[in-house]
Amino acid sequence: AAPARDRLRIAIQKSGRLAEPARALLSSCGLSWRESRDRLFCYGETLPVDLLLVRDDDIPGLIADGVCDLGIVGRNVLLEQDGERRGIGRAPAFREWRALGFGGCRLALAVPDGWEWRSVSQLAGKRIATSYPALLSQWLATQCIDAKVVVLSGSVEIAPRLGQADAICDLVSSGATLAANQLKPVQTLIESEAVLAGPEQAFDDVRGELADLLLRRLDGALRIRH
Ligand code: PRT
Ligand code: ZN
Repeated sequence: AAPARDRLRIAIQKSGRLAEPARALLSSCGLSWRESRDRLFCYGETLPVDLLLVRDDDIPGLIADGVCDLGIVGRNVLLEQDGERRGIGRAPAFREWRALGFGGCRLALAVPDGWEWRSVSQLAGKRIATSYPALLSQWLATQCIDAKVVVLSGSVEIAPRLGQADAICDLVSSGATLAANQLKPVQTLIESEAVLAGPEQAFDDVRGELADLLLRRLDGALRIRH
């Protein structure tokens, strides 16, 4: 068994959309930190709760490997990586503990403006570009649609204009990016927001009490906000 740990380590995004709101939420729970010189680690001062500042994509894996205890990440990233693990027969290693009410967006299918959209069956035989292959493939399977998933790590919205794909599956918030690329959303796959992610199982050492304390404060802070 892993050695018992007496501090809680939370992974958050180093920079990006969720970085500031995640820190603000944790601050509102009464946490404060002293930053390391490289700005990758923040040592908890008011409570033994430390932060690790990382890329959002690394957060589920850090929890799965036990490097971090909790993380703040988009549900879209958590579900995609969970789907990826399932796809290769691995056991679930993390789950959503709380929805946090910021970073809202949806994972949606979008097609060129010129398409006359009637039903999802129109996607049969088409190429769909996405950075979320596990979630898209799962959804296509539930719809019994055979389409080709084209995996791109970024700039998904220009794929149709470049002739790489016929449609896309990407995150949408205001819809301005789709419109600027002559695309229109036709189907939502997942409603997403930032979530507190943690392991499948509760902690069996002092981290359990710290996590309970943090969750109580978090629930209080979330109630005040909404
Ligand atoms: O560097 P790192 O890997 O940590 O950051 P990142 O660039 O991968 O992530 P980041 O900061 O862009 O997003 C972090 C999380 O914010 C995502 O995983 C989502 O959970 C959430 N989020 C909320 C969004 C959006 N809204 C969003 N609009 N993530 C991305 N977008 C992009 C979208 O991909 C598209 O390109 O914004 C564009 C669409 O925006 P609209 O407003 O034009 O529709
Ligand atoms: Zn990322």
